[in-house]
Amino acid sequence: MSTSLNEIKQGIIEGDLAIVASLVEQALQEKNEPHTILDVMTKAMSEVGRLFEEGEYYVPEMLVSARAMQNGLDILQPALTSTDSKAKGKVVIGTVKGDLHDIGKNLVVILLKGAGYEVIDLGSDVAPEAFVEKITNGGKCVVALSALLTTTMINMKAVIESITAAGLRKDVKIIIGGAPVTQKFAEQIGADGYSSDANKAVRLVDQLLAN
Ligand code: B1M
Repeated sequence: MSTSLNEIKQGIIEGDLAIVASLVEQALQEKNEPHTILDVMTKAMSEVGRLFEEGEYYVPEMLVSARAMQNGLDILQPALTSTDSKAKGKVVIGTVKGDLHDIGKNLVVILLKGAGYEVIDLGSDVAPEAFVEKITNGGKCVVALSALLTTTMINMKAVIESITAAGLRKDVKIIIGGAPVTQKFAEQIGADGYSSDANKAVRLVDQLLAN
């Protein structure tokens, strides 16, 4: 791994807010492939998770690493997003109620925009009704739900129920993702698809809207 990539990884793990963004800029200037940089950044967050699990890190450390990661993502975003694409359809996305984890969801947003989708990002801790409000019938629309906690993944079901109760289920495809979520869970709650990472989420949206 090149020096700057290694430093990015360390910068995120150590939550060095000042340095990560400039290192990402440097890595881009050194012609590192944007997805390679992203991969290193994602691995750094997994390492932060491991340190938290082992009791070495607490919530404040996780939070500062997350901020460092987001600072780096802000710099990386233009390199991951092509500018000449036309809107291929609409995706309404958010992290479900009770869940504040938004980095994975933000990655999905960046890559979807890069692939030419109009993305309505509702943020994190999003109530089911907020998703329902943004669905437009008649067009190509996907609702994408993210959850990182075993305690909040069940709120994905609540979103699907609200969409169904509003009579809009036939107008949308619903996809889910996030570390605790599985294909089996997607089937159990009646989602149309599951994806384990942000790149696959884009391919899944492509497939669902093509059918
Ligand atoms: Co928290 N947290 N956290 N956390 N946090 C986890 C998720 C945890 C696994 C850590 C651990 O114990 N090892 C654990 C969950 C355990 C569980 O439920 N099984 C945990 C916990 C327990 C908690 C708190 C409860 C801690 C506490 O307060 N005691 C608390 C809950 C707060 C809340 O949400 N109500 C909490 C808080 C936080 C912070 C706020 C400090 C911070 C989040 C800041 C933010 O997001 N703005 C944080 C962080 C940073 C993490 C870890 C370390 C990193 C998450 C991350 O950003 N990963 C995480 C440990 C880990 O993941 N190993 C952890 C990088 C990101 C790129 O990956 O989000 O998985 P990820 O996204 C992936 C895929 O999952 C997928 O694509 C991405 C990759 O391409 N994906 C989708 C995600 N969404 C998708 C949607 C799709 C498709 C794919 O389509 C719709």
